[in-house]
Amino acid sequence: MTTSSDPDISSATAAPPDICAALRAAQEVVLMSHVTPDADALASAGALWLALREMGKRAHLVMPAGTVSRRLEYLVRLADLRPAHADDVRAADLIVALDTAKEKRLSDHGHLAVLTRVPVMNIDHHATNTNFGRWNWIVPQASSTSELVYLILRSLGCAVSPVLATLLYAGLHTDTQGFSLSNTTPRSLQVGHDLAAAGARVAEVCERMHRSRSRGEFELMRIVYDNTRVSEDGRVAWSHVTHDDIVRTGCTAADIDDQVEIPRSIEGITLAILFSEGEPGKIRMNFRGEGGTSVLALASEFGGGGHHAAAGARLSGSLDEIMPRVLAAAATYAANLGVATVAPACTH
Ligand SMILES: [Mn+2]
Repeated sequence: MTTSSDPDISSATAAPPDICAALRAAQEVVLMSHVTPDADALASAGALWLALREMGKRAHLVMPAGTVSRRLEYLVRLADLRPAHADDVRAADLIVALDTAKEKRLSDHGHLAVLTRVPVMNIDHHATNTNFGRWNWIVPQASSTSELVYLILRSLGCAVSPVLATLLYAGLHTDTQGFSLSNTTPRSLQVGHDLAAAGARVAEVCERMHRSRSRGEFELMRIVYDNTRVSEDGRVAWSHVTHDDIVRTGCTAADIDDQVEIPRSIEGITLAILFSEGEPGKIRMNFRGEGGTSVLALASEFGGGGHHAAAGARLSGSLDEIMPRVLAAAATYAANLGVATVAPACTH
């Protein structure tokens, strides 16, 4: 197992040689990302799938039907991403896992069962990645896995077509919330520039991400606003949506994505949490940290993980039971971070 940990990786402009060599040597590659793929997961896997095929390799994209949210379907159409069946992948000699912190989070849908002896390459930017691959390129300072895939394509000398550029730009744009989060670095901006110069459809990505909500998604946002509460000390803001809310608005669990940005947008908070009951009795928590607050330790108290500023966890149970428990832990966690420096804007 190799693990690349170049201290200067945040400004690196190339992928590690062992990663490039293994990709060059592979003949038939299976690409996977995490369950309920977001734009970065879909784009990084899709872009590498396109590039490897362009290099003359057989490549298979694991993208189970029904797992892509409505808002991301345009990427599937744009790049003509086609999912592989488990039967197609038996001859693969390499699995590449993208944007996935833990092996059990892989959206494998039975594919791994037929690939037990195939080595895994693990490319990711989650701080909690468990280094489950034979090759591991984990860069928590990277804005997105798409940023890393861009560096790979450049190192391999792949041409970046406008379609490839659009995919990667969508991953970059989404994981940086439109270049507005603390992971917006000189390198992520540089990669964004390079992708735009390569023909990425920047305006379309922005429109799809920010101005293409269905009426149902909009109604769900209204519920998130309505249910937003702020702790008395102003440090923690949270909201929730029930399974009934999701169904009633015509949405699905796949549509729960960035709604945590609603409680997060309140001035002075250090922690934001969205509780969503995507399936009855299954509660997902999205945690966000503001002002340099890491939410990783809080998420890991509940078996979750992710990034310092954005993490998640899942628990079985009811909202009535789970919310007070998690909020109590969040209050303690926030109190231990120190005194809030900005007065709360409002208290519910
Ligand atoms: Mn990502």
